[in-house]
Amino acid sequence: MNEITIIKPDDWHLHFRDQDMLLETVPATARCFERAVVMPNLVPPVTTAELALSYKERILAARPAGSTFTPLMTIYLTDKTSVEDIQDAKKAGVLAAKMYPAGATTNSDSGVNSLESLYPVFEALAENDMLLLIHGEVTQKHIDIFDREKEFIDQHMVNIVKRVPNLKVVFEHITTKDAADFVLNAREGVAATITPQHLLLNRNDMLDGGVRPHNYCLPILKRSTHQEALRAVVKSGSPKFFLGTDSAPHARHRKESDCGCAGCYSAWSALELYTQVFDELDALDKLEGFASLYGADFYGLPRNTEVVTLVREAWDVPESIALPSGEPIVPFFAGKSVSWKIKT
Ligand code: OTD
Ligand code: ZN
Ligand code: ZN
Repeated sequence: MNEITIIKPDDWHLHFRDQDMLLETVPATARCFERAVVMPNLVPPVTTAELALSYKERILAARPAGSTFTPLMTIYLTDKTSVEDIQDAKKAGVLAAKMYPAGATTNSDSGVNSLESLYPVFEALAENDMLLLIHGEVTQKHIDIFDREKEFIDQHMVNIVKRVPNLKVVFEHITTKDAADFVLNAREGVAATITPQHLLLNRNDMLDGGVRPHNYCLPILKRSTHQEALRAVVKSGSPKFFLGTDSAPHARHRKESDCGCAGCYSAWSALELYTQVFDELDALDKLEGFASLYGADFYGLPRNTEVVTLVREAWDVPESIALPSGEPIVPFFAGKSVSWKIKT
């Protein structure tokens, strides 16, 4: 197959950032995604309906002329989030709440310290037909960074899913066989997003032959057996797994540093790279479900109606992109060849 046409995809997890940066990130995503679930880890975080609504306006203002791209807003849970905050968010059209264990990833310092006290909030999400999106890693410093996702499943995920049986939960950006198996065996109403980097790479791609800061993201790349498990699960076509790029830009000097930031800016190539992965897996027939159908179905939103066509044609991801601030950023897969291209 040299050409594939699918319903226009959505990105169920990404980071647009704010201000000037939106002029780069919003058009880059709107070029091929119709909707995107926007993560709330700004500084300060988007913790209320009011903040989410004003952020949404800034995103809409950064769309290219004529674009129908729609941001889907989330709020950030903290130890202080109340049931009333959830009700207000519902009224404002916010779809989901994002839970970061405090310190788990970029700008998560205001995240949750005591999960136990948040159960009334989880109940309120379920009652209001909103989703709980989880960064599923423990943050205990004595736990090995490669084991933090599995520990989170054992310490927390199992309980959350059990104790709030009607809550829809998305286990975001899963990276391990443990997480894939957990989701496969979980009750209805539990799903996961998977990033392009965790399908394409393993920890050798970050550490073998030299440290590659542009492949450093959280949750960290795992060993190849986990990568293979993620590839197997998307190849299976299970509707519990869908597209979430976790595109997360940082200026080059913030990545190439003695304490570099985590995040891969994949918006420029994500859809093409997912297509490449499904092609490698001889599973192009499963791409549309993963990219365009299962996420909308899980969120209870209508499927898109437009289509996008990809053609088998090699192109190189740019080595560097200039941000609106003038600073350079190195996109994910920079300088590498991608085998599929969006037909315009
Ligand atoms: N991971 N970087 C960021 C967020 C994600 O955990 C995530 O969702 C970021 O820069 O905001 C990253 O590596
Ligand atoms: Zn995360
Ligand atoms: Zn993210």
